Amino acid sequence: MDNKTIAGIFDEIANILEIKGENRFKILAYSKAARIIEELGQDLADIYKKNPADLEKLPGIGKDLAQKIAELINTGSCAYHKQLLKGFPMGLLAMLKIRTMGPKKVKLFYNQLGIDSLPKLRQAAEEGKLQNLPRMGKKSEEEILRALDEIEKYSSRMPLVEALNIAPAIVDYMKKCESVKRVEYAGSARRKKETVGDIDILATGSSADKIIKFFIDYQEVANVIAHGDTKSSVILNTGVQVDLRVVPEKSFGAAFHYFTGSKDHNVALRQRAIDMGMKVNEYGLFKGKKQVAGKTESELYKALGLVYIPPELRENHGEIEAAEKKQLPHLVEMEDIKGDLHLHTNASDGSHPLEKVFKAYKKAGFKYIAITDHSPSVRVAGGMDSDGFKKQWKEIEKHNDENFRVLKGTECDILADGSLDLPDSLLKEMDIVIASVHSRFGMDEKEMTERVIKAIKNPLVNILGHPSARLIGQREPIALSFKKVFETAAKNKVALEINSQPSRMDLQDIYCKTAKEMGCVFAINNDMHLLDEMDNLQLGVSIARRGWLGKRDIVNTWSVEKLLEFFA
Ligand code: DGT
Ligand code: CA
Ligand code: CA
Ligand code: ZN
Repeated sequence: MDNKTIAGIFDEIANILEIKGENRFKILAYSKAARIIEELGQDLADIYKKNPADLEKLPGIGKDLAQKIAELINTGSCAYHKQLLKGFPMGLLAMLKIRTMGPKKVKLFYNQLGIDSLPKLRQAAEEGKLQNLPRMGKKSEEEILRALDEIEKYSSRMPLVEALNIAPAIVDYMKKCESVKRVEYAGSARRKKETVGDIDILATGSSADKIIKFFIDYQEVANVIAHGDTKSSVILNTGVQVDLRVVPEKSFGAAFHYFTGSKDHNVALRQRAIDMGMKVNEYGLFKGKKQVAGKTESELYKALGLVYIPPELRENHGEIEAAEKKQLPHLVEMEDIKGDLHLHTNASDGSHPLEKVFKAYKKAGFKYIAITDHSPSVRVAGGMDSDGFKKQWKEIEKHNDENFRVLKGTECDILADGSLDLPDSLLKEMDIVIASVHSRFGMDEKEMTERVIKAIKNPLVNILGHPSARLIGQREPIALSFKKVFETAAKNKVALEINSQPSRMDLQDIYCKTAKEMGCVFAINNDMHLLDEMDNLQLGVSIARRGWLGKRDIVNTWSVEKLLEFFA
């Protein structure tokens, strides 16, 4: 168990104790311990393994807490925590997750108004009942409503990463059905939208009956909500809805196209067909009663005078016009990525030593990586000072060889005034400097834009890390004038990062096309902390594709020589 999880459990204990109105010193002991553990540069599990008695020597950790840490490390849970959770309303825990709300407010609302769930909280806020409570006001009530909106916006849709786990697994399962000839997933998952509402599966084969029966027998199905002759809808154990449609083989391409969407793309294409004296629907493209296309998507597009449009572009954002003029970009592909320029090791908040990261990337066929641990002010993430980096460089040099370059880098914090968190003399020695915002997220647009632009103008900066700093479902994007940021980045040869972490997906797809038109280049980075996360890079590639980006727009598809020359 890692420090972050242990700190999270101690925090939860402190919160529950506070809501229950327990002894103040006990509450403080847990919350203080949580802060100390979060900022500890060392793994508790390592300390414990070396010598269990050393846990007690840590500041703020007494005998009792040391025992609970040992219990968590050994068993993965803690009896005291479990006992506290028993009978504690789950709705209060959900309320604790709301940005702007801590245990004091949860307790206040619970005691004064009996609020113990998110729906009750919303109702009270909408009726204006919260604003008159002590230490509340109209503004804090509005903030709570906004936070509730955010939670609901994201919880009804799953993140792309989840859809890309679920959909291919169902397709693989359906391929085992003897009656199935072809099966694919369509909908927003195929278009790689950053969030996905439900999963749409399309199949063709000898018996619709048998195919549907096989589908509802899938082990993950919790509920069958519709069961017809050619379609069925189910809810999986995770709460995700999956729609299956069985279509005739001669219509597969038309159906695949129709159910891939987007709806706006379909509507525009239908109009185009009408203008050409034809009709298009999920069964095919028709002239009068005669089907002229529909077995494949390509033949459908061709018959409408268009080159094939990749699913990621089908949003009616100009792709049909571009396809008509044969001016669609050749979109970047996973195979084009030669290196990864944003990686953390256990020198800061990554989980693995440099050597392990280096070996994994080399084995996966990459040509180069940049090691980019945090700078000192990001203390919770184990940020390093100059000495730490210089020590790391010695190890980096050891691994460098002709076929695989390990670049010296950092993800350097952009401080509140736009200056960087490491001395120029050190940054000058680095191959790759990413500059990112990790604090003071609430600045207004003018101040925040100036802060970020100052960092971009610094000649030592190469990449602007996760430009909007949003965390999906947890933190809204910072207030930035993207136009000014893109303009300055293009002028100063600073690449915009497309960060592949599922909770970030930042720069967002909707900004890529504009930024490219303004002359920007991009770096599709993993921002990996755990080797398990290596595959996330495909999420970054999806964002780039949805943003109309080609290979040449992405600096880490270039050779390491070209890359270093560009940034020089
Ligand atoms: P989602 O599930 O909300 O993330 O988004 P989609 O795009 O997967 O939408 P969904 O599941 O409602 O429907 C799948 C596709 O079916 C959609 O992308 C386009 C097509 N479709 C659905 N309803 C209509 C419609 O009323 N008109 C047209 N032209 N196409 C539709
Ligand atoms: Ca869908
Ligand atoms: Ca659907
Ligand atoms: Zn970062």
